[in-house]
Formats: sequence, structure tokens, C-alpha cells
Amino acid sequence: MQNDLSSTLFAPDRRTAWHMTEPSIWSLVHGDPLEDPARSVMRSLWDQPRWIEAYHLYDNRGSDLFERICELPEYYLTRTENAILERDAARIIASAPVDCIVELGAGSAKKTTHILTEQANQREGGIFAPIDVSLPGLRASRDFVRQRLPQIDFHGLHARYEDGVSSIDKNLPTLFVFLGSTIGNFSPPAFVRFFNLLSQAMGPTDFLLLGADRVKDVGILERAYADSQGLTAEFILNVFRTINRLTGSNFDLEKMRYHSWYNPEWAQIEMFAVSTVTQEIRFPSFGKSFSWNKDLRILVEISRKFDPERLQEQLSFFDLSPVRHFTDPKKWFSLLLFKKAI
Ligand code: AVJ
Repeated sequence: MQNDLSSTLFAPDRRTAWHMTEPSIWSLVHGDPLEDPARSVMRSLWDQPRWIEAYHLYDNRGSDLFERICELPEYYLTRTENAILERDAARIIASAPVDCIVELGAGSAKKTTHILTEQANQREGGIFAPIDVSLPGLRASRDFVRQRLPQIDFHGLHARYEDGVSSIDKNLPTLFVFLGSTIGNFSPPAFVRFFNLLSQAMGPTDFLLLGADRVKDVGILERAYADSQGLTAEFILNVFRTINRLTGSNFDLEKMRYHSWYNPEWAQIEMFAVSTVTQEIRFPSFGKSFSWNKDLRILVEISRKFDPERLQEQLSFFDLSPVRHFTDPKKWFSLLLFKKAI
């Protein structure tokens, strides 16, 4: 049965922490994989400035909106990364001799198709284990792989990255794939914590493929996050529907507006909700409230932009050594391949 394969995917001491909740999809035996989302919201909303963890953006509606953002002419990231993957997947796989591909935050794993197809061609299969907090995304990915790449053994991990990554067997040669410049959502301290954990979870035969959006002309960057159709605004403000659902709060999307700008010192797009009136925000299930004053901002998301050489140097301090660098003709986006340096 599947158990034989999963015992090679999971580290021996982590195997019993997981159980299969539906065909080919695993969850942690203990604890909600989202670790009480309502409390996560409250913790960051009581911070200064008030902010929100990025994963709350991806409820069903948010995931749909993000898929539509990826189709926008202004939003070059997905298209550019996809073109690099399409062109270079064979070289990426040839440079990373592995038996397993673990994708972080895969969603429906559409972009990974090129990588998986090459893995199937060059190595006749192996394991594909996407880690995602979205169950619909994992199911879509599973059904796609079963249909189109039956040589590949699919194991979806319904979990946060941290929990998934640290359960993979270090002796199994693995390519960790983290695409879409999702790394750009991490604050500097979260970035350091994440790479510490990832590097420690990696064994000496492991690789990392990292997609990173690059610093470029400010106008191009700002337009990608302030599209003319207002889809990005909808996506960002939609998080307050999720928060209302999670906490019983009374955020009113009619009493806020979206604002974004590129902060050059921090090399990041900052996406805010701005209150258009002074209003009382109540959280009945916590017995708490705060006054959200007119023109005050809540930081909903950041999207950091990178200099690829600088990023390679930074990751060398996490024992990740650069193997190859793939980019597009305009040098707007980079795919960086690293190897764990013991
Ligand atoms: C999925 C984090 C890569 O930062 O570009 C797109 C999310 N937010 N438009 C990004 C996003 C607004 C996106 N990432």
C-alpha cells in the first residue's frame, strides 16, 4: 500500500505524526495545521503597526482572486516565472539528481508541471509531495498528477511549510521547490527563521529551487500591485471577510480602501487597508475592540523584491550554496538553484 512509499518520504521519527485523511493526502495527527487562525489574527492585529499573516489571504475566494491576478497584464510575475520554467526545466532537473520533489505552498501546482514532466522523463518517476494549507489546491494537484503523470507517486501534505518540511527524510534526495516569489511575503525576521528551519531540514543530497521577484523600475512594480481592474484591491480587502468569519468581527469593506506603494529602502511593495471613517472594530468572541481611526492603515501584505546575487550570498550563510541562476531576457524574475552544503 501507500505506506511503503510514505515511509521513504517521512523521516522515521516523524512518520507516526501523519495520517492519511483522504487518498494520497496526509495531515498531522495532532493539532489544527493552521494553529488556531482566529488567535493568529488577533496577535498581529494588536501589534503596532497592525498587520495580518499572509496565509489568511488564501481562503477559497482569495485563492480564486489570486489566480485571476496571475492572468492580469500588469502582473508579470507568474507569466515570467512560467516562461523560465518552461525553457529551463530540463536543465534544472539535470542539475538536481533527486528522487523526490517537495513543493512549498503549491496551490494547484500548475507551474510545477514542467519540473515534474522533466523528472518523469529523466528519472521515470519518483515522489511529488506538495505542502499546502489549502485542501482544494492539494486535491487539484493530486488529480492532475494522477491523470497526467501516473509514474509519479503523489503525497499531498496538508500542513504549514514548517511542519511539512521538517518531516521529510533527510536521506531521501529531495528538491525543495518554492516558487512564485512567495518568499517575498516574509518579513526579514520570518525570512531568517524560515531559511534556518529549511536548511536544518535539508540533507546533504538535497537541493532548493527558489523563485524570486527582482528589484526593477518602480513604475512596473507599483502597477503590478495596483491593477486597473481593481482585482488586487479586492484580493487584499477580502482578507477582512475571512477575519470577520474567523473572529465574528465587524470589518466593513465599504468603510476602507486599498493603498499600495513601493518602499525603496525596504525594497518591498506594501499593501494596506486604509480606514475611510473612524470606526469601532469589535471582536465579540474575544471580548475586545479597537478604534480604527480615519486614514489609519493596516498592513495586509508585503511583497519583497530581491537582488539575486545578494540573495545567493545571504543564503550561503544558511549553508545553501548557489548551483545555477536562471532568469528571463528582461531580468525581471530569477529562479535560483541551491545545494545544501552539508
Ligand atoms: C503570491 C506572494 C507572490 O507578492 O506578488 C499578488 C501575492 N499580492 N498581488 C506577490 C500578491 C498581491 C504574491 N505572492
